[in-house]
Amino acid sequence: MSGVVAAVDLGATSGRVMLGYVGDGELRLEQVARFPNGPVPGPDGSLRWDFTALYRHIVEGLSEAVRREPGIASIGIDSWAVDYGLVHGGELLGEPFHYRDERTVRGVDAVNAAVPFAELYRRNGLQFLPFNTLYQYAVEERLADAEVSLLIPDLVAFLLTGARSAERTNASTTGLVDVRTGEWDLELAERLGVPASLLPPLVDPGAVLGTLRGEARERIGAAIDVVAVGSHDTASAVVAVPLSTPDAAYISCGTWGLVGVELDEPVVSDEAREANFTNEGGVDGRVRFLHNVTGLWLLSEAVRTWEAEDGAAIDLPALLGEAAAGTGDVPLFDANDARLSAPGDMPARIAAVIAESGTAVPATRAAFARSIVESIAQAFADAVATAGRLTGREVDVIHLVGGGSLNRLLCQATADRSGLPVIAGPVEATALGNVLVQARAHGWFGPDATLEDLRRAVAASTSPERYEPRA
Ligand code: LRH
Repeated sequence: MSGVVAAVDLGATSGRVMLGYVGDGELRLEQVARFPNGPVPGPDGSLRWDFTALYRHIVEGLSEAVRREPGIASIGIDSWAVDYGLVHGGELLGEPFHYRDERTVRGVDAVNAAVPFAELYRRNGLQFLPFNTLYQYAVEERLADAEVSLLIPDLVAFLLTGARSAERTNASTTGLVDVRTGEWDLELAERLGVPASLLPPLVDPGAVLGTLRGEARERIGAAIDVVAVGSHDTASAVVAVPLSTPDAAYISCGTWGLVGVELDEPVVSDEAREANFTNEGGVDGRVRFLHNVTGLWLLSEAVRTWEAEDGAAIDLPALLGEAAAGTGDVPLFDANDARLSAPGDMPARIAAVIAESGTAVPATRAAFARSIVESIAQAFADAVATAGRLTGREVDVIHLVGGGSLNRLLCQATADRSGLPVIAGPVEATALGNVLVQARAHGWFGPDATLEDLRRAVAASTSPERYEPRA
């Protein structure tokens, strides 16, 4: 069976609406709309998302999708994790905070004082990231004004259909889902002062959430169902990793590099906690056992700074080509250094981190870019090795998907530094995973299709590139 669905895929730097054509051996994406995204200053000097603009772009994109393909069977929505909107009386209480807003520092102190981290990890299985939703809730001033809190994709689905739900893979990044049962940990929520009423019913990927209603339906021009997908972008990306061996590791690389393996059961050992590995919820109850590495954020922020200096756009492929042609050592720094996480002058901050180690700071932008990429690759290689050690797997290949798979320097450096082959692609893993979970819900892969069946479809329809490690 075959058909077409629409995927709304929101990343930290851009959002897209795609059409996904599935069936009869076909799996193909067509981009319908692309729009910018990024942190914007809030009224109080905080860092927010311009959700109003995002939602407008989504509705416009969907209406264009319907114009091109009136027979769209459903819509699926995924985005970055952890961030939420508070809703009262059907209205959004202000633009959502950006996870890079510094208020989370206070949230961490408050949560640590209430629940020791070792206990938290046993309960939610999440790596410590200062922006996990529970830390944001700890400093959220409007919690008491809200009827419900909805994560970004759930918020979009709510505005489109009126459904109030929490898709499970993304809900797992709040820190309030029990890693063993996959249900809200209401006792933990209570201890942290989060009212249970704010946490809507959990739903699994594949569930029909509702049908376009009211103004959204009028503007989009059809009464289409919204179907839950792995609404955490990383969960959708992992669906579309064409895992080629049982011991393969994956890296989903965009703004972040999410590095790990897929498991059937969580690992919440002391070693996993000390290594800061996370057990996020995957589609079909799988576990995404991974580590967040600061990914291409470092490069895109550096480029943003250089562009502001020049008052002109930078040709990134040309810069990376120049970087790849460079010979000689470049300094390595810790890509995960917390000082590199806020927006701002990235080259200066990286230079300060490098200088601390007594090494010479790269003299040219090309050398700087190579230093950044090699440092990310080293962090990737280290995380793959740690994932193998913590799970007792002999990782034999790394699948690198997402925007980073187009960065040849990064793919080769990851192969070299890990000593493992890197299979790069598909670049559109997130949108593909979104489309595949919808297609499966429609029965287009047969009655009992597994993730492995979906991954076979990805392998058959994309041509990843292989990078062998060099001595
Ligand atoms: C990647 C991602 C990642 C989260 C971060 C907030 O887009 O969803 O998995 O940790 O954004």
